[in-house]
Amino acid sequence: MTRFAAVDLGASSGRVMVGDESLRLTEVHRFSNGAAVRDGALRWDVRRIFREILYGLQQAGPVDSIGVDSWGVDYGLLGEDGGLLREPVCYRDGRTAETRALALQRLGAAGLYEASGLQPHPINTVFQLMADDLTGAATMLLIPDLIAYWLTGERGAEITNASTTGLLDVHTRTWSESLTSALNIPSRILPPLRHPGTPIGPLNPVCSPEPAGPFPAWKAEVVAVASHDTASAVAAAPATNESFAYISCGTWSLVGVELREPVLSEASRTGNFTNEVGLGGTTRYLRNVMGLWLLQECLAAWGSPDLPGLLEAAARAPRLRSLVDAADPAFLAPGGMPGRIAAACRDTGQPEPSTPPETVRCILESLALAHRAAVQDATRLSGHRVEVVHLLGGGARNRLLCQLTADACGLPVVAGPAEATALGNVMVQARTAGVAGDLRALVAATQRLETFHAQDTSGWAEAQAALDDAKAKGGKP
Ligand code: LFR
Repeated sequence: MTRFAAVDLGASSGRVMVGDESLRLTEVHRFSNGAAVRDGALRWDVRRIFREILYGLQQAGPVDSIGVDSWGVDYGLLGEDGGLLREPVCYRDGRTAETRALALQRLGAAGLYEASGLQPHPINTVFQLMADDLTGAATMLLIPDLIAYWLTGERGAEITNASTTGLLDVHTRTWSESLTSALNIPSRILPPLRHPGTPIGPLNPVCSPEPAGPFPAWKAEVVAVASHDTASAVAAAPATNESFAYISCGTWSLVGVELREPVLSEASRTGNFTNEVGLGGTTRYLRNVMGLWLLQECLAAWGSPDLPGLLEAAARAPRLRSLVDAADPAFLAPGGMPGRIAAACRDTGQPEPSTPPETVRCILESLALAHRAAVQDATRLSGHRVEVVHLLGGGARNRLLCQLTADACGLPVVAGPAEATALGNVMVQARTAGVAGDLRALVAATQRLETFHAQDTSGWAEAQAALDDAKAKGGKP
């Protein structure tokens, strides 16, 4: 039996899983993750993450290969000596407000979209690099590439994640010289691109920031997977044909369709759709929706109350009473989320949720509404047919959210796998090890899935129209 280790890093937790050719997955280590303010910025403790990964690999024991995926856009800078210059800054840090405006001014919103295919989201790497001090920087490595470098000593940029930077040419899928030169980003810091399924190198502690002790003593190849977590999750959608939309639902909800070609129309740009690279060279045509971040932040503010009880109470709370725009970057920054949600309701002339269950109801319905809008817009803007929605990732465990999403979309929602990202990671390793056949069909056959049929579809269109109207009149989200 071949054993694969999937290192899967999320913004709120990371895990090391072991999988095999039949896509049986076992979690061997899970750890919490989160950004914290240090040295004047919101940062990731990436060395601690690396220590947790090494511990997880110890727990895994000898494996044949290792793949690493994580959230997109964030990076570490290596100095000339190969050491990390500073702790990576988190995309939720507010440092990009001015640089984003500057890039839009230099290239125009249409020019930027035509070149990169991305919505000009404040989180994009390009705006972060423009805000960064690049003095002494030799190489920019995205988070999974940084981990792979520490595991092997090899530098590169895996393409699905490179496509979240805003520096990849959407047509040629190579680093864009015109973007780097127009935005004064030294192209020498961008490492060579690599594709999922490419061997990166054998385990080698030569560049590890940790002492040799915790480093695996066994031999294994580190393989490039679809290292953007969303690309791995979409790869593991248990789709039986092409007519599906996906919601990769965790800290974010990434909602869209899988296409053969990017969509770069003006309507697509103003509709805030992004064209990222998927496994097998597909286009992940999607919109970023805030996702369970809204809930996670409220739970933190309430001192981590009993979630199942809260969800039960939310299920009984009044329907479609107050809704916010869950795709609005106004919710990006951490802190004070219950108050910010209440304020957004007030600013749009709706009752303020006044208890935690009411706030949870507001969040989940707002997410369902944003899922609906993104599925409908993706369908309209791409012409792609959608018969079913695959809700992938941790959000698949939230049955109320799944049902509300089915109701709002008026479509069946197939929920699961909850561990889609790690599965997608294992799938690429299995393929690289020679496993043939339709791996999506294997996911459908082997993983626990639940279908939610649309039940109460009334009121959602009106709710969307009312929210659009209130926002147009100047109300905040
Ligand atoms: C999901 C995700 C999204 C990306 C956001 C920031 O975890 O990777 O796809 O837009 O995080 O990196």
